[in-house]
Formats: sequence, C-alpha cells, structure tokens
Amino acid sequence: MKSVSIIGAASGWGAKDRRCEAGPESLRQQGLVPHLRQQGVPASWELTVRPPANHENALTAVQALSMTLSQATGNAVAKGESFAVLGGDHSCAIGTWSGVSQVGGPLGLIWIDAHMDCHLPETSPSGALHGMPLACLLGLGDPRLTAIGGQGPKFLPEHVVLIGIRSFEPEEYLLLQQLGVKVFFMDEVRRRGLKKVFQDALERVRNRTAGFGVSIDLDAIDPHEAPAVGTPVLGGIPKGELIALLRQIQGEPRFRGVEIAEYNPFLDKGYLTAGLIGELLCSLFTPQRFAHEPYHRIGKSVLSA
Ligand code: 5AB
Ligand code: MN
Ligand code: MN
Ligand code: MN
Repeated sequence: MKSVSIIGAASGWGAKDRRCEAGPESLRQQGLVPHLRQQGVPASWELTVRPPANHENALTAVQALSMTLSQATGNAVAKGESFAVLGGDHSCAIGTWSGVSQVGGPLGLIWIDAHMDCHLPETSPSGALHGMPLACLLGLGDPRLTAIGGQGPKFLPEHVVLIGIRSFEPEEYLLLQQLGVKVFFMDEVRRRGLKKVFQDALERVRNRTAGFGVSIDLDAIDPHEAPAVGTPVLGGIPKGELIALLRQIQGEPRFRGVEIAEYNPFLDKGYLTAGLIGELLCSLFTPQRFAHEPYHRIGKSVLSA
C-alpha cells in the first residue's frame, strides 16, 4: 500500500469569492488525517501551499502558488507516493498536474466538474482563473501559467476526459471540440448511468499513458450533498454513485493521485461537505480489508471553533 501525501492548496485568488483559501486548514482542523488513519489509509499531511503575502495581482498569486504546488506533487510522485491535493479554488489544478506530468511518461486526467474550466483570458466571462485551469494544462492561456513545470501542454487531448458537465460557455466547448477532448455531459451520465460513462473515461485515460489522475471539483456533485461550493449547479452527480466508482480505482497501480477542489468551509451545512471529502478519500485509499464506514463529522468546524 502506497502512503498518501496530503497537500493543502490554499488557493483563493482564482475565484471572485476568495474564501476557498480557508478550505485546507479547515479540513485539517476538522480531523481529516486522524479519520483517514482510523480507516486504514496511511495518510500524512505533507504541507499546505499558500499564495505569497506580496503579489501584484491574482495572476501572479496563482502563478507563485502553482509553482510551489507543482514541486510538491512532482516530489510525491517521484518518491512513489500517492497524493491528495485539497483545495482551494480550482486554479490549483495548474500546479497539481503540471507537477505530476513531469514524472514518468504521458499522463491521463479525469476531470469531474459541473463546468469545463477551459476558458482563455479572452473568452472568460468573469476573468476568474478557476474557470481556466484545464485550458492552461492543455497548453493554452497566459504564458506565465502554461510555463509552469516546463513550457507546453501537460496532457494530450485524447488523454483527457470531462464528466458531469452542465454549465459552460460556447467558447470553451468549441475549444475542447477543436482539441478533440471528450466531454461526458450530465445528460449522458443520467441517460447511460455513471458506471458506463466512467468505464469509457477510464479506458481513454489508461490507453497509452503511464498513469492517470482524477481532479474532482466538488460542484460536480449535487449541491444538496455538496453545498460548500462557490458556483453550485443543480442536477449533479449523486455522491453515492461517485464513491462507488472511485472504489474501483483503489489499488490500481497506475493511479497517481487525486485533487479535490472548491471547498469553501464558510458555505458548508454542518459537516456535510467536509464529511463527503473524507468519504471520497476513503473510497480511493481505504484498503479493501477495512470496512468502509461513512461518517458524519470529523471534528470541529472552523465555524464552531
Ligand atoms: B470552477 C464560469 N465558466 O469562467 C467562469 O468552479 C464559471 O472551477 C467557472 O469549475 C467555474 O467564470 C470554475 C462562468
Ligand atoms: Mn466547477
Ligand atoms: Mn472547476
Ligand atoms: Mn466552483
């Protein structure tokens, strides 16, 4: 069993509401690591990456955080560990996957999100960088962000799939179509079932790659079950279905690690979303011989602290 290196990514400058920045520290305070260990996951909190105190603007803040984060994920994978990056707004994906992609051959990526996150600065309706990380990873966007972990695309388009999409702008979809990236919309997930869609996705990311990772934006899950997100969209993936599928990846030697982004502790209802994050991690990393126990709270919330 590989050990799991937990890396907090306190990114907030990628979104209009910066409070996702408090996400990783809140999860740590809520006792996430002791809970994981109790469930048989050999996890330890490696470090929390933060934006620099002094920076010119949102872009340079995201750039600096991404550079440090890419080193952290690159190191974990080079040491043969699994990793879990806990955000933080989803701009953290630039750092997470730029780092992982530097180690050992072409990488596949499953992007689970209500949104496409594939805007260019010119097409973005908000200018917010958490709507652009996938474009950056595919080599498009501000050169200061696409250069992290080395110039150029970090993934081939045929090795990337999106699941759960139900809110997007035409420009970003056009870009994904032009590149040839496969998108599984929420409609298709409902029609064919998540299980079949996920199987197709796994086939793509495992085909001619050395490994693959999963990036989970919590807003992919239905907001009734994951309320602590800044951009909720109704009609999402039921959490139980996602958990069941992630269990399939457990023990898969080519699975590199996961990122769970967009957790805003100030928007949680009790421990609903924090508890869900714990369950998602257990579904990926708890050895099969342990009973998989759902739980409702993992310690004190930042709000009650
Ligand atoms: B998230 C929107 N497309 O660019 C934009 O939560 C939303 O990381 C982006 O998926 C949502 O502002 C970014 C309207
Ligand atoms: Mn999203
Ligand atoms: Mn996202
Ligand atoms: Mn969001």
